[in-house]
Amino acid sequence: MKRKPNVAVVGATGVVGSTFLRVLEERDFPFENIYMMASAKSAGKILTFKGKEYIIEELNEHSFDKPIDIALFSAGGSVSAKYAPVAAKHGAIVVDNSSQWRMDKDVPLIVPEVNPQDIEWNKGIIANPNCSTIQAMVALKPLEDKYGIKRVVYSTYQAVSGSGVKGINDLKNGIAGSDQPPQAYAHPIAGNCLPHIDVFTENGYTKEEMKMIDETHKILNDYDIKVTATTVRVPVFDSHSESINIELKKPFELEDIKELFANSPGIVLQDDVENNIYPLARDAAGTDEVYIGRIRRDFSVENGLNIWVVADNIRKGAATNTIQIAEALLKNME
Ligand code: 3JN
Repeated sequence: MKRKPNVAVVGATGVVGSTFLRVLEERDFPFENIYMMASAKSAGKILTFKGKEYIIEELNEHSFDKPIDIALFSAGGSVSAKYAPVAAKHGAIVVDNSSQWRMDKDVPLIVPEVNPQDIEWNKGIIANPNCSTIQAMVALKPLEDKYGIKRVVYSTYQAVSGSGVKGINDLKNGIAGSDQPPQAYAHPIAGNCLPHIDVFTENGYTKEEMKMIDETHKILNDYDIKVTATTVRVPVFDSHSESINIELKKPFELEDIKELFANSPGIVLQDDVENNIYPLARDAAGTDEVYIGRIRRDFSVENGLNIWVVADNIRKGAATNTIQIAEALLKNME
């Protein structure tokens, strides 16, 4: 794109939407005009971005009548269902953070370190994967390419920021000893682990678990990998942690795996147990990398591997990944 794009931020006031703005600012994302959009509840409010004040517009059928090149959506699935096609029809490319379009066969599901080539076949909507999937994909892609993956078992330890402001407040209230009933969860989160993220489906899995399974197949474009998942909410404010158990197709040396991770895009190796060094949620918070450690053999199966993977769920798991996709669009448009 020779000229700078016109950008719309839809859901600009939410936890992810406000992080879109922070990341756009940090990365000095080029734009000609930027429009802040949100529901009627936030419309008219003033928001400061790059030292300039913007009035939040109410999102409606006419929001995309003006020329917009890139629309970043994080306003929930029903808003994306209704307005992403409107934006796309008017010529914008939508990068959508909800699950609404992720499994649509006409919508690429992108982690820029993993499958940037899939951006090319977009028809106006590109989906950002679930936060838990994104960090797992950054870790699994180099293994899939070098060794092939036979089976994956995900066990997640997910931060309350994944549930937005209500989740954050439930943990704060719980820590403060308040007996106010939780707003985001079926049970108190402070001092607890809840094996329940998003709603339960008919097969006994939660939707979060099914998202991880389905999105893994689509992003790696490998429908033969056997995948299972247990997703758990833990009393941590920021960053999701994941234990990932992997069966590779080919034999490996642990040293080669460590070197592979150390040289793969988006990954920081933190694997020095003698000095108590391994990825931690508190250290990952506020950063854009995926941290991998506790790399060891699973002796119980042939070619088995265990790793511990941590990333900031709001940044790499949502906002940063979305902005990276938008940056790739700029390059494609050149
Ligand atoms: O709970 C988490 O840690 C991640 C939450 C993601 C989420 C929450 C509400 C709706 C999603 C998502 O991104 O999959 C959605 C959704 O769009 O379905």
